[in-house]
Amino acid sequence: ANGATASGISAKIPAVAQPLAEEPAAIASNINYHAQFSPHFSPFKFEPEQAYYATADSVRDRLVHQWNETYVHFHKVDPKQTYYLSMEYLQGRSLTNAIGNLGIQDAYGDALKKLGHQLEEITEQEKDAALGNGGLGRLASCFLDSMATLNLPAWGYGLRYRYGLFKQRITKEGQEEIAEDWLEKFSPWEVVRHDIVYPVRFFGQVEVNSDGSRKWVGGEVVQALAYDVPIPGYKTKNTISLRLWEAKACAEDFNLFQFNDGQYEAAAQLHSQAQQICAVLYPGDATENGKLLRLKQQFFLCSASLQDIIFRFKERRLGKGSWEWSEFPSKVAVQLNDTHPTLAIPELMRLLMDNEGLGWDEAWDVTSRTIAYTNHTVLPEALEKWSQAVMWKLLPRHMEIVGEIDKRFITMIREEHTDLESKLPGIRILDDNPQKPVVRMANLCVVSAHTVNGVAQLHSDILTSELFADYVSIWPTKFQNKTNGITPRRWLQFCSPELSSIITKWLKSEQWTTNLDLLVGLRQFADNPELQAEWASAKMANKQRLAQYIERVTGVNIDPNSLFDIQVKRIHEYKRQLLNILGAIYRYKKLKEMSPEERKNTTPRTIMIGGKAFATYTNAKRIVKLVNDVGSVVNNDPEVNRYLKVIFVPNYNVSVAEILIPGSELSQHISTAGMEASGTSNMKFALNGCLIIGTLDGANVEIREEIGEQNFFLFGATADQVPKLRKERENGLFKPDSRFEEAKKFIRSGAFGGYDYNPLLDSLEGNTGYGRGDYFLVGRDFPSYMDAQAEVDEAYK
Ligand code: GPQ
Repeated sequence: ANGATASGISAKIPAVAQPLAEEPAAIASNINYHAQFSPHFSPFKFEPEQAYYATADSVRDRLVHQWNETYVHFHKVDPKQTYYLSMEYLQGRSLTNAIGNLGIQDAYGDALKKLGHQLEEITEQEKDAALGNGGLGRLASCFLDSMATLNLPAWGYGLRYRYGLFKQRITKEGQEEIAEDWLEKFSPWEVVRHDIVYPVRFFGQVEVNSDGSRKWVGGEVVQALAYDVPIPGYKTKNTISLRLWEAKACAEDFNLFQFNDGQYEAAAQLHSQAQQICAVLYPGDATENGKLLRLKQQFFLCSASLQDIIFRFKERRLGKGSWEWSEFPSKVAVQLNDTHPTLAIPELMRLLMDNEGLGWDEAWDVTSRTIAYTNHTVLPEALEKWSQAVMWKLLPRHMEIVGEIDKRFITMIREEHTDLESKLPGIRILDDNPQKPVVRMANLCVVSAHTVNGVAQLHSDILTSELFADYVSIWPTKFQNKTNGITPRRWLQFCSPELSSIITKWLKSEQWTTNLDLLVGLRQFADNPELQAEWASAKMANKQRLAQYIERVTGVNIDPNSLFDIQVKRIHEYKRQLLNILGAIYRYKKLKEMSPEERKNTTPRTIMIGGKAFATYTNAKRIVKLVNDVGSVVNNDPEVNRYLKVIFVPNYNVSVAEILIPGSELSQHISTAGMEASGTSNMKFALNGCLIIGTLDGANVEIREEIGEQNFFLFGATADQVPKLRKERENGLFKPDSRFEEAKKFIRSGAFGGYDYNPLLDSLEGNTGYGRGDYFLVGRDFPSYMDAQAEVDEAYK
């Protein structure tokens, strides 16, 4: 595809003479132009929806200009380029972010007013691009924003899923999943590149040539077509690309003969197979078919992206005459976002050996100096393992290569690290267990990558002391920590303009938006009553906006004078939403038992919980149902509902987070210690002046050091205590707190309706034969959690 040219590209793209106008009148006329001449809708209609698309088209013009210049610039400078490979990006909306980064929100607001619209209303027309599941996907999107802002030469690569993360609807039965059609009309933020197409093969066999070289042939070939999304940096021209691949069949794959013969489905079979690849994010992997499709997606991303990276490397080298493959790692960095794109390792080896003619040693040297791997979890069930049989079928050449990497690793251990020989069954790449032979993707990454990182200090420590401990003595310098981060533009400046302008006013500078260390400058004013009043009024405005939103989506009226307490994240037993709701249930029961006078002395609270449960994760769905059932009872109980409300926030996503987080006063980050690799919403809440109740887990540890112990309500077991506590629990040595027993009993009594919560509650019991022995230590941490909550109530007063 795309035959590289020696001339380079800068000569071919004429520079745009004039940057676009910034006066509202000129912008309004540009929006008007798009409304009339970008043929998305019939003419003469200019409702908020049409206004949104016309505004987005107009903003995109500006981005395209900077975007092309960025490409030309880096083509000339030829720096080392970073490529982020990720199966997930949770981009959310783009309009507010784009005009904010371009610094033209006021001009666009005024322009829209001239056209009879409000910017806020227009931005709400946009659907979230939710091509990810949770923290890992949002991290990828924050990194793109950050890299663009830091003027780095970076690209993101991902897949253009037709349907992103499902929409969550709450019914009487609990969570219902609905396909989210983010491309229902179209996305104004993507540009299809009809000239960027690469073939990607599946199945087939390996041919051995007379010279001993090998080639992967046969099978089925689909085309990867590039869709580019511009990622503007903040207050810089740098606009980088998120390249999303779509799978397409070729015209020849459509069998006209069969079609004319009336065999319509058979005729289009290859087309529909190609379409399946990018149809949905994370197809359920319960069935063998689902598994194969997920592996196809992963390989599709890796193969298309690496072909593109190699093409760009060659294109830039050709401009300089020729290239040495040994230079590749000084021009290309490939970062794997978890093990999902691990196949980039054998695919780069294959491309270098079979297409470019390198020998094993040279290809291995280039590959291992190019690839780095980020680990995002230590949960055993989340560490990817692929069946060797499935891999042999789908990717026969890659399995040969993986087998060779494994063989050489074993030889190296036997020759150079005899002390680790007994550990080989656990640390080698292939697990040849005859019951179920698998490839361990994390092991492949650790063996092949030059650098491996965890996502918070505690998590990185656990990697080197436990999960990857045996590798540390082989490669002592390979392991690093890179604590996660968030973009302060989306997560403070744009989602809370009120608080942002107060910060800017007191710091007398806007520099904090790119350098958060400067926020310490506020400390000297901490006791200033004027700042305190301004701060409180910004928080109140954000709480009122949040209250309006909650009323709109749930019908429940919440009191902005109550403490707003929020836990939003994917629903998972290790994140312990169950601990939160059990605490709320206990609080409700105590309120019921109080006299009206006693109730008046309590701190009124609104507890909000939001998040999606994986469609087949039964206990997670039961937790969603429980929160909703508790809300129905508590919120309708006239005796206590002035002092307590329990809200399940439906369909939590990036845009909902942008409303919730600025209005928060307490947020809950209460995972079983050692299980949350980092967490990233903890950072967003803290940045918005929200206090945290939490365990010593993930990035909580570092946040607590930064914000001070007095701003962190700490409770619970520490990571190093967890294994012993689980043992004790197994051996029947755990004595539950009476408050914990009371809360569970209250649910079992039917206080929250007729749904059978026994299976969920049984998971919290000891090893009685049916429970899971409270693996997540909810019972163990419940008393210290309730004590910390009592401290919160006092502090709020
Ligand atoms: N994370 Cl392995 C995900 O969101 N999805 C995944 O598949 C894996 C991890 C999260 C992790 O649970 C959080 O603790 C991190 O903050 C986040 O990745 C980003 O590193």
